[in-house]
Amino acid sequence: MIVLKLGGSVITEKDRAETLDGDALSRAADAIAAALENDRENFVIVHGGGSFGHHNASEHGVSTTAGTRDANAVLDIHGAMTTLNRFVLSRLLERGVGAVPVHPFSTAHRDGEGRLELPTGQVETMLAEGFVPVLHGDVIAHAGAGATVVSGDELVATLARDLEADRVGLCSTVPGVLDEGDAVIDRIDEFDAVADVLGASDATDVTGGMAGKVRTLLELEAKASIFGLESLESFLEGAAPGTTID
Ligand code: IP8
Repeated sequence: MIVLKLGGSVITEKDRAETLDGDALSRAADAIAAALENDRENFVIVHGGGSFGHHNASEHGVSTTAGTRDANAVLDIHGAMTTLNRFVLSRLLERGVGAVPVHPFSTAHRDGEGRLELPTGQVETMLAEGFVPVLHGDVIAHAGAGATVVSGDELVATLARDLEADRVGLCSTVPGVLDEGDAVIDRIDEFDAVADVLGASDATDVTGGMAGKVRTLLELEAKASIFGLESLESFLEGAAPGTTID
């Protein structure tokens, strides 16, 4: 089983509020549809927010740790994410992929320590019944803090662990994790070796950039790859393009 994340910055114009990158999304959907046609691999898809969700979250001062108890703020952030989710679902459905939504706001929460609790039974049943569940970064209830953001990366990590994914793929705007000279680092097996080159994300991003992704992926059992959209097809064909994190 593959857990695939489509980065929010890949499928949206990240610097313009609520603007889809329709060409990029179509390209990703083409690659996913082709992979499903070829070998019936099981997939869970997660997408990030990009210009949907992050702007709303920062306007309301909401992050993965700073919460809100304002229901309007919750609906504003959640609404932006479900709008983007609809676009993703439509592009997949148009290509014959049996994509169905899973909205974390309705299924997940954080406990008092901020830990993500995400029941995965419904995702497992969807997979067993031949659907392709499509989750997304969202806002979720957080014990003692109102509601906070859950990033797509956190969802990827939890799904990969709980569903014992064989492979994890993060489709990003960069061809992999880059070193000081902008060359793709082939393999990362410990954080300290790359800590210096991992900077913060440049546009509004309330959930942290590449450093957070690498840390999260290093903790996983499954082999993970970070790669650009141009390599999505090859990742889905079984190759390990970009940076392998193991
Ligand atoms: O783009 C965050 O998801 P991400 C979604 O995967 C929100 O970090 C609501 C900001």
